Amino acid sequence: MQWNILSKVEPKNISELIELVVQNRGITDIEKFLHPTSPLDLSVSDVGIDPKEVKKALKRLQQAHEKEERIVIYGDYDCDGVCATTILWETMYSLGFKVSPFIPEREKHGYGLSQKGIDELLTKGKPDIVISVDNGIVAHAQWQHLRDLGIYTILTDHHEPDEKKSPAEALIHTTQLCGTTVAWVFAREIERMSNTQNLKSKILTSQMLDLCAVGTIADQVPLIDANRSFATFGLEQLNKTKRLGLQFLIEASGAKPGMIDEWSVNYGIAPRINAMGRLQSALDAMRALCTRKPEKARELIGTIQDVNRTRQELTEELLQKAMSRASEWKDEHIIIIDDVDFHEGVIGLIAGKLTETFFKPAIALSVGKITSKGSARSISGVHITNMLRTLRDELQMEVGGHPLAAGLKIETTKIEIFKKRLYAIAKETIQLEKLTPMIDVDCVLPQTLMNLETAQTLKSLSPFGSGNREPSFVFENMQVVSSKVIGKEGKHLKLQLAPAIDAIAFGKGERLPDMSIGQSVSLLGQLSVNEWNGRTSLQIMVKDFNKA
Ligand SMILES: [Mn+2]
Repeated sequence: MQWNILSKVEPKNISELIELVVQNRGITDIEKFLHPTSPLDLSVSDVGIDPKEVKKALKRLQQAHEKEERIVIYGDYDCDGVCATTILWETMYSLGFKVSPFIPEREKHGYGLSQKGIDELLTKGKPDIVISVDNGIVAHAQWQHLRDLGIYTILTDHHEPDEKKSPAEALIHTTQLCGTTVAWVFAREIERMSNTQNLKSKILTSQMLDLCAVGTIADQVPLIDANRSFATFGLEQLNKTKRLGLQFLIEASGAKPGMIDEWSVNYGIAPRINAMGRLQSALDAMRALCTRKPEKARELIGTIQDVNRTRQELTEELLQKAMSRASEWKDEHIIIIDDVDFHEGVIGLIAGKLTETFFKPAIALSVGKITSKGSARSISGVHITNMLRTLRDELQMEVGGHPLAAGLKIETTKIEIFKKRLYAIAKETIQLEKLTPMIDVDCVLPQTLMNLETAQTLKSLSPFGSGNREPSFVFENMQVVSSKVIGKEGKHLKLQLAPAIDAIAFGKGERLPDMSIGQSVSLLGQLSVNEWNGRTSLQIMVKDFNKA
């Protein structure tokens, strides 16, 4: 592991440290970073959405409201998509629109605005308007088809556009947000339009920031600028959420109201909502978020818990299978693994784990009889969606996604040539040094700043995640006072260091011999506040270490 120390200056005091950490994230306006703007005060153009397109859509919706026209919101089955559908549907329904949600099923309809999905929603009668959330930016043929049927089309999405302009009539698109918050901004504008007419309550969308936090954090968008606003204000609201489904989900994931942070969303709430879309019905997850009946919410959360457990077991089993094939990509610059046993609901999790373990972009393919579906995860500096698009026409694939994650569909007979071509492209375009595991470190932390106050002050920079990683430091010349292994099979290392600091190194138990008493070491880690038996103390979360 290479340590990439971003700042060579040693901060003298805590404010210099905060300044340095924020600058390391490429942020110049420190005050704004520490005190983000409320999402309620972000304008449509602030977040990169074209106000003219919103105006066009609102005008059409006003007419739809008067004429009681039928509207379908076409969502997506991942956590971001479910939260987006919930926000737009609930807002419009409460404002008296004749609106219903449609969330495609992964296996039955496939991802995004698909012909199969459109066919299904038409079975319930032709709507007058279709609004997409969290999808649609590359579904050109499908939008054209809807228009040909005489349906008015409103697209809201945040995925990467391709070279063609969408035929949808109103394009509410930006890549600066997640799907949930694009939907929220649009919902807020619909609410504002409706309120100027009949001055109803003005609290609908302002009470939905909790869902915005869940969507933003779950979709791994960079937590800076507007996304930081949504995550910060949203987490605050999530901690005292009035939404029954979220209350029960929080309880089911073992988190506590008042203590909900980005980790609770990433490891507690989001995986449970995602599990439904992966293996069962995302619409039930949406129902759980919308219901006002405690019994109904309990029942749905019970289902979610069961499905989540199944998802965990399945992922574990398939991951082991994937890992056993590691020799296949030893010499390649990208990992491609295909298997008939890979359930398409968990290929994203498999690709993510492979990328994390081997520091290479990874694609996991669920092989079907005629067509196969793939999920890709990448590392910074390798735009995986663009890379896949170079093969799209030649291999007649469907490709969609972001710089770091993509989905694809390919004919099964073309997988072999796909692998061959992509291995070659990766060898040409991905430089090996980008693939060596390197960890960014903010600076060397002087001993005067190794205290609880520093750890607590650094928390004001949270929520952490993509684009705003948790601050990490080098701790030089620390003396080992005591060391031992803890946990199941001695997996982790617990250390006491001089001067008087506890440290823990998860997954580093086998390196106990490098930590003999009296040994001087350099550590790379993060400062954390350890709460135990009502006492708070400082603890270093060790990510890596070298003998000094
Ligand atoms: Mn999304």
